[in-house]
Amino acid sequence: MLKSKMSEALNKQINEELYSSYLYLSMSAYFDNMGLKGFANWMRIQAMEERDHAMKLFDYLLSQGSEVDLKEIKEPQHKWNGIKDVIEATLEHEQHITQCINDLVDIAEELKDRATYNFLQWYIDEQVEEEENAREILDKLELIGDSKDALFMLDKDLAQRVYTPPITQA
Ligand code: OFO
Repeated sequence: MLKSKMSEALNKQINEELYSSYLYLSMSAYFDNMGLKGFANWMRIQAMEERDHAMKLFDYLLSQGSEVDLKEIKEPQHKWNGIKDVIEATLEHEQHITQCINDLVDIAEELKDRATYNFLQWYIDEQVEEEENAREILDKLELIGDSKDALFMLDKDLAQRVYTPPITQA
């Protein structure tokens, strides 16, 4: 059984992950309405992965005999000022999530909760990848500049992303 400070913090993180999923779904719809099906696909898969991140926490809490306390998910933003603005917002959001994960690790350390500390290592690695992915798209957008052809190619590229379901949940 987890200490209450730890389980409360993990429950809060479930909400952060579900909000991330909601935010990226909103971004996916925004791209779809712009006719950018590849960007929309990339964001839709991002949203699915965020739900998996929430479920991993959900299952971990249950495996520890702790309570899952689901809260209201806040409404995400619906409009942005173009493609770059969306990806910048994505990077910014991932940096926020990285901070949340680091704070969770601090709590696990403070409570000498080795199991949770170990569990969180997966999220640490995942955050490096998540930030890198957003940065990579931003760099490409920078290179593309005003070229419609290059944007079309990038959109085609992002359409290739496929969702891989997690093998284990906890
Ligand atoms: Fe995009 O991050 Fe979840 O954890």
